[in-house]
Amino acid sequence: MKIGITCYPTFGGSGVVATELGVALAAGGDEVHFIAYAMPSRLELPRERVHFHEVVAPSYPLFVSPPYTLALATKMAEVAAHAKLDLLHVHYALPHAISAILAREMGNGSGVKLKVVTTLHGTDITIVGMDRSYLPITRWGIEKSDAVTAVSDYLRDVTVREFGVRRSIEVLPNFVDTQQYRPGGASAFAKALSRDGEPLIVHISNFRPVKRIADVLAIFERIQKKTPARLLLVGDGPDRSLAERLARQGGFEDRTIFLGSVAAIESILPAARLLLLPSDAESFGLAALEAMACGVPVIGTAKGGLPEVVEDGRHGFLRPVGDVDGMAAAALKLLQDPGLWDRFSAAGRERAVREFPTAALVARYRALYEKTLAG
Ligand code: GMT
Repeated sequence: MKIGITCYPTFGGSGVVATELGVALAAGGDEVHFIAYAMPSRLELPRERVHFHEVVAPSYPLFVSPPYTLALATKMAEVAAHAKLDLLHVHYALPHAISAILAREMGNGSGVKLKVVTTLHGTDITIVGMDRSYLPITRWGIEKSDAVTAVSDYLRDVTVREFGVRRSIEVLPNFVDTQQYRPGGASAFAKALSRDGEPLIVHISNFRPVKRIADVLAIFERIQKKTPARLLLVGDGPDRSLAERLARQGGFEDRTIFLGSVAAIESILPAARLLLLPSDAESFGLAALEAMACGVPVIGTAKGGLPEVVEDGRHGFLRPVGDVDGMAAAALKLLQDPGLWDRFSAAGRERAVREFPTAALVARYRALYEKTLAG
């Protein structure tokens, strides 16, 4: 099969899922063409049967901003015609689904048959899509795609409820390579971050308001008052300077390490004792799954799709959004009880291996492609 994949090439979870799916499909014999404005952050080339096509959106004085949606549609149609693509699989609805539908229509005019599969990841529905400026076109993109998937039951339900779409949306959860993400896989660099053997508490995100970075800092402030620990912040984004300010104001700046954006998360996570994910609502929470695969319990919020990944009281603890006291108390419970931590660590790893292995989910995506191509 010949598949075009479009995603945001940044460090976000949707780009990670798209990249790992494409790489796995190519390893299984499919030909994969990534089409994006930059090389996806986790894509390492050269690689057999994997191609990358850069989209450049030229500017012109009359344009408010370079029309990326149109440049992307043009590149998709061009690659589809030359590489004889069977389908385009786009990750994140806006603007990717719209560009793909345009490319499909352009191809139809010249005899190129192309199907469009759209995967909804989260904020494309819960924040961007629900903005009244974008809601009708997001709904249109969902309705006009040949197949639509969502990464959790929660996200599918929100989409059906808020957008009033009646078409089928298949839930295909995120996945993790449990050979790559495993306990004991920490690099010497990551191990050295935990000076004097103090437990490392990790947060990984794009530092956007939905991640509630102030809560991460508030939880850690409470933890370090009771037990020595270090906070490791991985990623970057608009709220990073807020985090730096809060660490300074709280007087625990010397216990906080900002790593910035890191591609090899699997070399960092296994050195952690806990992952903090107190987001407003994660549609899935890929970082939580990656932590579980590494045997790291998760402290997060009982909202969105996170409870579909982390079972409260088994792989970590989930508390209401904003309950920083409850999350700090739950973290301390795990930090102070090694037996409990061991049980949570083993159960999280076991669930990641059993429920979310790459091979099984990639096979489900491929089966969906075949069904879609069969009409
Ligand atoms: O978390 C983000 O804001 C980034 C976003 C993305 O585009 O990568 O993440 C979303 O997709 C991930 C992969 O499916 C999910 O694991 C994240 O939960 C989801 N983020 C939100 O719903 C906030």
